[in-house]
Amino acid sequence: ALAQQATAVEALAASMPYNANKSKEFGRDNAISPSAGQTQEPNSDLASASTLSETNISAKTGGDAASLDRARVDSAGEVLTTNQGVAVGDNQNSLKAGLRGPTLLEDFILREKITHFDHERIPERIVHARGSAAHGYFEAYQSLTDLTRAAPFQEAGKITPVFVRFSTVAGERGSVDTARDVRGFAVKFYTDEGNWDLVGNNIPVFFIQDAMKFPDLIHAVKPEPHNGLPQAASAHDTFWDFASLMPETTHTLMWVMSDRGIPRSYRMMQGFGVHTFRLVNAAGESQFVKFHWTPKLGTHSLVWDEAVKIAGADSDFHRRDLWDAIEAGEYPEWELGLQIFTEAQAEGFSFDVLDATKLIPEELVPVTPVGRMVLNRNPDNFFAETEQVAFCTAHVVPGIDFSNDPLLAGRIHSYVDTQITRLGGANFHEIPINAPLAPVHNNQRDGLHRQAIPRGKVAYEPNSLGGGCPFQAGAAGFVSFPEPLEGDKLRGKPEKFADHYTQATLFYESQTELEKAHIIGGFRFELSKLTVPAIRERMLASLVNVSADMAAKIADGLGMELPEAMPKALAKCIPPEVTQSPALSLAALPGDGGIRTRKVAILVADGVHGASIVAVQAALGAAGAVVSIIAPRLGPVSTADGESVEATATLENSPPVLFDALVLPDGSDGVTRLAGYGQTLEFVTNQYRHGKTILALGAANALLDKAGIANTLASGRPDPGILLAGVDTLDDGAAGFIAAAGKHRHPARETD
Ligand code: HDD
Repeated sequence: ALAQQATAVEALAASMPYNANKSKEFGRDNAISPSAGQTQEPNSDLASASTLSETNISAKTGGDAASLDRARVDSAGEVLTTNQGVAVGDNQNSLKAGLRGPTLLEDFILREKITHFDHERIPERIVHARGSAAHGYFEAYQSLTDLTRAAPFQEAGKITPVFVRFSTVAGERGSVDTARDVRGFAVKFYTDEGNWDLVGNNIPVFFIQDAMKFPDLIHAVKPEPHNGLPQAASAHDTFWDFASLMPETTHTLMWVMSDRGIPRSYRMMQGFGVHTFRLVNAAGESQFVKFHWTPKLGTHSLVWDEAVKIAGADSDFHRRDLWDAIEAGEYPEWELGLQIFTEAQAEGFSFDVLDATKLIPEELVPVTPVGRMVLNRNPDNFFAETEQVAFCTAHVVPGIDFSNDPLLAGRIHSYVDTQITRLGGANFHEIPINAPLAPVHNNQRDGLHRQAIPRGKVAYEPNSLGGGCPFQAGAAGFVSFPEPLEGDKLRGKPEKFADHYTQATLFYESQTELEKAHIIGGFRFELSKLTVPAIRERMLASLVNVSADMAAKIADGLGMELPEAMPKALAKCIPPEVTQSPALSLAALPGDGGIRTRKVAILVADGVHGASIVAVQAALGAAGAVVSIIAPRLGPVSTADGESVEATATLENSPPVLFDALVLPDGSDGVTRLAGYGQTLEFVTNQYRHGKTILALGAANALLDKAGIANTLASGRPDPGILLAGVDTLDDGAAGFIAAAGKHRHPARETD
């Protein structure tokens, strides 16, 4: 072994620097040497090679595989070294004075290893700590030069690399994915003209109107400070105390209590930029804009009972779902749509477009599709990319500008500020995942962990010693839209901000009956967890202003009388333009009805009929579903007909909530055997209760019977989500099952 190690060390010494990309970082492969005086034309080789981001250009644009190559380290075939590149002879034992003697302070290898380990953790994000991310690209459908000079929209087919991070808000870094919460939807566009971060959510409105209240909101929703309870949940006193005292939260509360708060997958939820932004074209003309991401797979959600159980069965449910889909080549895709409107239009709306608790109904301003985003590569390293990525609303590029939304104003400050603590200093933009593709040239210098090596003695402007470089770009650079302003300096809000209920009612009245029932269930659950009855009472009094009918049903579920409506801040609101907006319902985006990437469980045990299982499995595979064969134990199953079937999961390790649909096998011996396991009945009843599609092959009808489902079928109320098939109707059965599973759920059962 020692001889082998010696050879490896020799090979190491003989090779080029162990990280071949390092040389590029120092400009070595461009054969650039510093010159005296360093006066050069802008964009000369020397000027551009002096920036770290320059090396990123070739790396990130060099196609998927080459992306971020500069920073990648691959240890395959390499010898183990210290951080100083010294080959390590023994990675098992510390250096001792005698085999049973004390370990020596001199052991720099041990000390480096332990010291590095001791400092591996960085502070988690104060909000959105729990998240998952992926690389991809944005492709413009058409040129939008009449609207904006932003680089991603300059021509049809233009590709801009992106990195996208999805997240929950309240939970800590290791918390469950399926908590009821808003989901973050943050997109970093590496545009030709610098990084643009669109830091949005899966809900188009926000809890508060002014950044002044953000620390209060977050302190209220985070675990209560005296006992650290509860984790990743809003169902506790302090959140509802704050919410009930702040009626401006009502509209967003409606969205979070709806099924939007428990998405089935990050791949199946919308994204919104929330605020009104500006688009600015090359002539300096500006229009307002709201950004919408629409998932190609449609919008789908969990049911609450399922979300709770998934939290135990697979707390990484959404992270795994995103990862697995991308690994399988099932790249999630969203369409970007814009709501574009003028200042004059905005003036006429019944609500204020600077108020983040309001949305613009699509009936007033339609959503125009302008491009698509595809996520096609998982990160190489969770910490280096997903954890260290720093999204900042301040990161805009020429052609995108802010509105005067007071919530956005606070965000423009907060994100940059928080990265300085989280990522350890002002140079977080140099971390590979954050570095722009566009070259960086400025006189910002030094600071902790500086990576770039700026050349020359000039770090100020104006200068003559550096030829005046880097020089300001003038109209070619970022120019803030010259919005005319007037008014006194004061603290306050415009009057329309005080209408806290009209759009909450609009949202409620735009939902299907089922969605309304789920909203009521959401409020009932959350408020039932409060320990202070007065908070429950006050919240209900506020909800009466949204819908007396809804509030009465919530009150009923809590065993309470319906209180008087809370007095409104604005007694007489401007009548809304629309009282219903179908696009606000999840039913508006059912997807294509296919079952690609949907997870289907086939239950088996010794004695099942194998051929029918193989046939159904093949049909499901052809439709793109992910099939698990679940048995009491792993491994081969002895089938009644000798067909070979292999169990890939067990009743113990794969509970029903992890699957979108269920197939029960034929073969009476196998069915009898399965029926002997308590989990089988749980599987069937859970799948049934959660509205999943179930296909029972031949003898499996006995399992439906045992679960009480056959009775329901016989009751004359046919259930489109329960299918029966025999050996001779297998093809039709599988086709019917696929079509029914494509509907996602059969919620009529919820009233059983
Ligand atoms: Fe925020 C993170 C979205 C209001 C302050 N926010 C953060 C992330 C998302 C959002 C998606 C996670 C980014 C990532 O994946 O790294 N936040 C929103 C939306 C808001 C919003 C859509 C309202 C429209 N946020 C908001 C306000 C403030 C902040 C009003 C402060 C005044 N948000 C932060 C932060 C975070 C953050 C403290 C924590 C970690 C980070 O920034 O990078 O700065």
